[in-house]
Amino acid sequence: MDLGAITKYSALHAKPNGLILQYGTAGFRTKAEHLDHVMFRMGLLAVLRSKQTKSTIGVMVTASHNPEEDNGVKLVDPLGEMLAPSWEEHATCLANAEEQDMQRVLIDISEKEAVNLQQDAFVVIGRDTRPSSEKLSQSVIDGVTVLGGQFHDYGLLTTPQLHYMVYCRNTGGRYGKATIEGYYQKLSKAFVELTKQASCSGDEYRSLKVDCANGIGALKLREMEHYFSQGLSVQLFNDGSKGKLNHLCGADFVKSHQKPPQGMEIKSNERCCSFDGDADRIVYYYHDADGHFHLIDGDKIATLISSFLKELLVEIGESLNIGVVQTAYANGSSTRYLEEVMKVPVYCTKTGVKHLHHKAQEFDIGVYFEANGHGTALFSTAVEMKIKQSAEQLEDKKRKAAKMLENIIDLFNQAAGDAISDMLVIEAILALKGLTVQQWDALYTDLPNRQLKVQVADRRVISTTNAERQAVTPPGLQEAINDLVKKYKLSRAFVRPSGTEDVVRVYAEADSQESADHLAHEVSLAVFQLAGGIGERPQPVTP
Ligand code: NG1
Ligand code: ZN
Repeated sequence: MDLGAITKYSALHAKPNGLILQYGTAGFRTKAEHLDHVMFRMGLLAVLRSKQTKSTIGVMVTASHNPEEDNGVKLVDPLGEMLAPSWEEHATCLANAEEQDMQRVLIDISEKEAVNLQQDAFVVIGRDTRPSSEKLSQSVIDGVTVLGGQFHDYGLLTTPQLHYMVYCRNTGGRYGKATIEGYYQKLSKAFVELTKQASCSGDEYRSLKVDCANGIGALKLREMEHYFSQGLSVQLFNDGSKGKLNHLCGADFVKSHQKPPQGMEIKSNERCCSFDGDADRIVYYYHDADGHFHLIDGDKIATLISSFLKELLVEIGESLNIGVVQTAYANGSSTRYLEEVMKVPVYCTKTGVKHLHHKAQEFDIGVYFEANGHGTALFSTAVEMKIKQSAEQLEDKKRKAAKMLENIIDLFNQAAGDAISDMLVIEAILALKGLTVQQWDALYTDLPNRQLKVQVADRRVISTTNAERQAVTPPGLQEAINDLVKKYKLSRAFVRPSGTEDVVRVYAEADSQESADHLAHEVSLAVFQLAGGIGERPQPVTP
């Protein structure tokens, strides 16, 4: 390590005095103007992690669904996964180190993790379309270079595309080619082959309206469109040509406000979807004949996907174990439908895709989705091999199903939840099953629900257990929630400190929207009183 150079360059990316940041569920996230030093330091850290794992590490500059003025950074581990927990701690430590302590912290991390500093390092970098992203990714590159790492800057990419690149590079090209072309070709080939098998594909030209949140998804989908246009035509809205990123549009807006994005005209029964700002989330929706808005969230996406996979397995005659992984935010109706009607085992983990991803890896086929639309399906290597063999050996009907499954495996981004990949999987399934968006929606009816935020002095006073469904501290809070929940039918509520914002999140569901709104408000008041609320008392929800 050239400690002199580190000190010199670090001073050019100085940390604002007193600023303390935490590597949260999705890396570091805050106002873009506070992030220059964090970027530089994450460049340094990526080099150390790369040396330690002897693999390519990814660095993505994005703040996903958050406002345009924000930005963020996260590291991507060798198999496309989120950074290992011990390294999250190093990241926090390094990001908060005072200038004079930088050398010591770097040496500390290297020693603790037994990093061989002589080892080569390779880092790949991607960024979203925020105005601040280009300069910030340059600071990452500065960090990588100072520690002698090699790098490839992919420039503008969706978050899942960067995960894909990392995965490809660390699996010797077996998974795919680590280029944007490679990504387009792999996914589109699988999609076109799949949709060719749809018996009704000739009857109806398939088209879909896509709200791209004025983000990177628009650019990438536009580049990719002609690769899959045989099977699907997409019409892009909020493509970034005028509106602001994530403003009144995008998956997060649609899911949390339960209404359509601005800037998209929707005719009744038209299939529409929204990406978030870095295209790792997707939700679907439509207007019925009476003009009512219907949201199809991550839970219903997981249901469609897992039931289709299950049907294919039955046809092939394979008894592989398939599991669905959700979080506490999953709508109660979805969990009930999956378990009771579809007889698929469902597991609940803490919020944050790394927890879901991890759990999903325990199954032959693990389907995981957050209600907000972030998710994918994972297939174990053994399953992939088995299916490839079946596709060659089995007789007619079974072979067809095995072939479909083979294409589906290729179509899912195994490295991360991916709006583009999920969209193509969903479109293929709908085409193959001849399902309309309403028929898909009718699988089950969501319980009315409400999500709220409460400001408290220190959100760490709330600790939870049982996959965040119960509060352990502060004393009395869970008892208060229990009493409130009892007042309503089919009700459920929980609270947890956000991992990405300085707020406490409140979730409630009940038999009617009015009840869900009341319950959410009452629970918010309990949090405000018992967990040190600040500012204005929570106000009732106005419909
Ligand atoms: P927090 O802020 O911890 O609730 C949010 C989402 C997560 C996940 C992360 C990362 C909800 C309720 N929470 O986390 O699901 O997507 O952001 O982006 O949607
Ligand atoms: Zn995102």
